[in-house]
Amino acid sequence: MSTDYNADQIQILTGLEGVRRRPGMYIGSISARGLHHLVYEIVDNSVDEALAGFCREIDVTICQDNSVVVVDDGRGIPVDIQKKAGISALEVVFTILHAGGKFGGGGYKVSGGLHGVGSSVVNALSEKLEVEVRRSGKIYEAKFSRGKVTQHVKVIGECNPAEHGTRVHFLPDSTIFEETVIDFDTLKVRLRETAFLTKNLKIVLKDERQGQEREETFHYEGGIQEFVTYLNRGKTPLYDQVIYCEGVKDNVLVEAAMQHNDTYNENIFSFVNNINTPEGGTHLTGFKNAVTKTFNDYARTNKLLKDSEENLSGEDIREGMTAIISVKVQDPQFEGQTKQKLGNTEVIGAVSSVVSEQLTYFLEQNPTAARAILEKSILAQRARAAARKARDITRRKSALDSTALPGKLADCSSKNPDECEIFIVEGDSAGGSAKEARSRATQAILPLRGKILNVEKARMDHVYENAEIKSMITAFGTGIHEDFDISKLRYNKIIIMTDADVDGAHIATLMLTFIYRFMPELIKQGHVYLAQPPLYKLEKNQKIWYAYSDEELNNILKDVGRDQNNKIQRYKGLGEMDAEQLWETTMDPDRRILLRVNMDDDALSELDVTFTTLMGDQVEPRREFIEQNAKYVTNLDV
Ligand code: TTJ
Repeated sequence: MSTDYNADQIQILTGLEGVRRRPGMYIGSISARGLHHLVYEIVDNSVDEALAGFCREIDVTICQDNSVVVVDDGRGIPVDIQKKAGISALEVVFTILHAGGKFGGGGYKVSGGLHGVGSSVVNALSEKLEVEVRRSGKIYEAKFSRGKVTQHVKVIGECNPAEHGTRVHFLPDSTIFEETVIDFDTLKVRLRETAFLTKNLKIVLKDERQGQEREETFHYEGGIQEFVTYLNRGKTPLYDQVIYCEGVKDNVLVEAAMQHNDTYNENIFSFVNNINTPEGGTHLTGFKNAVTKTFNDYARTNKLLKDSEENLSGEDIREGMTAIISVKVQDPQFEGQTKQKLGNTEVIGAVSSVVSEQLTYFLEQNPTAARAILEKSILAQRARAAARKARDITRRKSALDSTALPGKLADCSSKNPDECEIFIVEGDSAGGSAKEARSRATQAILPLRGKILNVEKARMDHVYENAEIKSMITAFGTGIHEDFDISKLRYNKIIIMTDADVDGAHIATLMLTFIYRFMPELIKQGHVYLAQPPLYKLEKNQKIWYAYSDEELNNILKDVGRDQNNKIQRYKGLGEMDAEQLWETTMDPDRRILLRVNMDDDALSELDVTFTTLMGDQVEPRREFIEQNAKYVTNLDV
């Protein structure tokens, strides 16, 4: 790896005007998501310095005015005049689009993901940005506003020659962003992930805003091994160790960590140069190949599989597996529509050779763990065969029989999915009101009885036998898992409608968990919604108001006056509303509130844990989740 990194290496491409004109092109959006991306863009530069071996700590501070300070103890951005541009390298970094070592090769760069666009973009989108560099006994400073230099680099003091580092303080431009409040928890999830992926790097996140002062430190000596332990928290591991493989092959640095738990789900997260790759790619392929082959080899050698028996499938072996696969690649090629899939072919062999060798060694050294995994895999193989049989029957039925739709479904008359929606309703009685209330042409109703099966805790074959789940699968039309086909979706909106209480939230989450595990694409593509029935009805002088929160009720009461003419009803469930009320408040597309369910790519591992925590046995995290449920959905006026 070349560490001879100087001003000349920083290449110049183009100017910043366009960034301010079309910010979405560079940071994805100008919503909260884009706002937080600014922070990651800056922090990633320091992480690059850590990966190069020169930075041990990064401090990120949210200030009173929602500006952010990022400080590292790296070598410091070079300040010398760059020949090509005739200005200081530091100014090049912050004022010229696509500057920064990223395109120059040499070292593994964090940046380069979907929106890995660099510090000049952050500068263009900041009302003010100030940089301080400590190098060779001097303190340098430069200032910018909306991409333009307001103070050229100058020496503002001296420091101990042993000191070195970079400090960037920026205030996102409030004339550009729709949201300017930085969310501590959002940064926390991402920075924790970064710390897990960069062994030994210490990241400190501070909030200095009045009334919400706090500080958290992320520092993991175990790296991705600790990441796996973290992801498996609240679950029961099948064995104590976290299996860890590490090595360099063909210039690819490979790290993999895994541990099985007693659930039936596979949770594998893959990263290239610390960038999350939700669509996987060659590193994931190499990992899966190695795992499948190594376990089958071990099973044969140790007579856990008979000669007459079929090989275990990859899916069987990965049942209940939590894993992180992280590679560092010199020149990563990202493919696919969203450029989130690693394409470098040499990575398949590199990963599979490192993983095969070290996993084989682990299994030989730890026969108890090996046996536990293989016993689970063999059970999975049997369950999968039973499930396949059940599914084939369902499939045949629906292929032959056009009336295979579930009996309880009151379908809409339109066959154009774009205008159709389906309400999944808790309970037969609410289902009855909903059927009466609906707009028959475009709204279908599927009532479900009581609590649906918790798919987190059920084995595949039982899932297929569950009537409520079968109804949903047939009604949606898309099929599941490998059979999933979004073009067969029969409704553009899938709306979960449950009571506005804790039980209702629990049922909604069971349904979301099912959709997340069996047809995640429906959530990713934004087809899944939560209906929002009102909490209160206020009647006064023959007029009616509905309130969806305590705050809203208070506001209405402030307007109409608090007196004895107020008749306030607190709805305990959908069943307390008649058909007309249900229509007005919850179903009418012109008046209702819908929440769209999100899957945030920036926090994939966290989302998964959230569902799992909720569905597991622990009651406290569940309550907490339900209370914070609003975080995972966005307000949408439809
Ligand atoms: C470049 O080559 C010589 C020594 O240091 C290398 C460098 O640029 N290091 C570096 C950059 N450390 N930290 C940064 C950095 C930190 C922040 C917060 C923001 C930016 C844009 C860069």
